[in-house]
Amino acid sequence: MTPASPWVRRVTVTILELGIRDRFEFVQTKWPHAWGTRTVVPHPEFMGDTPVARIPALVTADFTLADSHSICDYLNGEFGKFRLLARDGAARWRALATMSVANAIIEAQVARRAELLRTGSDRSDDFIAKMRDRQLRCFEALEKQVPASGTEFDLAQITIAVACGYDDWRYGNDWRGVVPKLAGWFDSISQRPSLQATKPAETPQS
Ligand SMILES: N[C@@H](CCC(=O)N[C@@H](CS)C(=O)NCC(=O)O)C(=O)O
Repeated sequence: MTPASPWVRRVTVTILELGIRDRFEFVQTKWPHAWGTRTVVPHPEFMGDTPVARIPALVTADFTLADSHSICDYLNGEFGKFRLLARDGAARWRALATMSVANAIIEAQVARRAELLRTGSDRSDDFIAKMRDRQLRCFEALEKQVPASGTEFDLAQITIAVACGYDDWRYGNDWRGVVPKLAGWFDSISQRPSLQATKPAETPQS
């Protein structure tokens, strides 16, 4: 894990919301900014656990889950009695639909960050602009379905909150001007202990 990764944050917030923090050992990743364009080895043992070499990854005695989607699914089913994401039916499909948009924001945020870390003339401003456009377009879609206050803070809401938090941290408040209702919702849920405990911060470089 690292506090800089929104994908990791999805998982750590899920763990904290389920109250199962003491069941896991967290291993802090250290890596250079070169991760954007080069293969970095976060932890020698880790490469033996997953060929993907990305975080988050959850290593259990029986298997390794190598992305936030499968990890959150596992945690929700195995430890959460499907409280954060319905096992099946319309509620599940609605949540997946929302998450597919929120996850696209996070993908664009991370891809844009990797491109911004390039220092040479091969950096593409077009690509950076394309990712920013996708972020704002998807935020606008979420503005039309801001969670009602008092509803369950589920995996879809966790994912939206992580996307909002990352944009605030990395890219300033552009998004807030575009989606004021969503920004208000994010501010209102930001005091949750799970979000307070997982605020974004830079990855240690060595
Ligand atoms: N779809 C994956 C994405 C994971 C991912 O992109 N993690 C980034 C950190 S935010 C990473 O480990 N990047 C290192 C690399 O690409 O070498 C997930 O949901 O976990």
